[in-house]
Amino acid sequence: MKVAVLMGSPNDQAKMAPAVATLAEFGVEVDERVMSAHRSPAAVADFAGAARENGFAAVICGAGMAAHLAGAVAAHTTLPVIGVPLSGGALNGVDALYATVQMPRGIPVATVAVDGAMNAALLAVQILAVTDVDLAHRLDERRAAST
Ligand code: RP5
Repeated sequence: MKVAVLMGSPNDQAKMAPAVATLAEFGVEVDERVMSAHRSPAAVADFAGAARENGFAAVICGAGMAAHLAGAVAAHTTLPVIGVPLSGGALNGVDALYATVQMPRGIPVATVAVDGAMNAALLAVQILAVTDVDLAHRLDERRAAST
């Protein structure tokens, strides 16, 4: 199983890098792509609609400002979607937080903190670890080492 790390702009890459690095730390295959709910909506719909059959277990979506990427992905898949609101712009992430977290009933997005890319990856690993005892053990070890 692999995890997608999507972002709305190439300019989001540095803020999403901790997600990619954390997934790599656990040996989880990552597919990192730039696509935008507003600039390339058809690509988002195509990717999300085929994500389950293409072997993805979860989709992490980082976007700033009017951050609709996670919601747009969630509209097209029942895979777990984890939203990362990104800082920047005049409102510095408050806009992205609200846009990402305030999803309508029936279409959930698990939203982490502003710029919380590492936690997004850890949550994705925790989802995979429900059926992967090795990943669960490594999560326990990492948690123990961090406290
Ligand atoms: C969002 O708008 C992107 O996720 C990015 O955080 C923000 C600004 O995008 P750029 O204008 O820098 O490409 O769609």
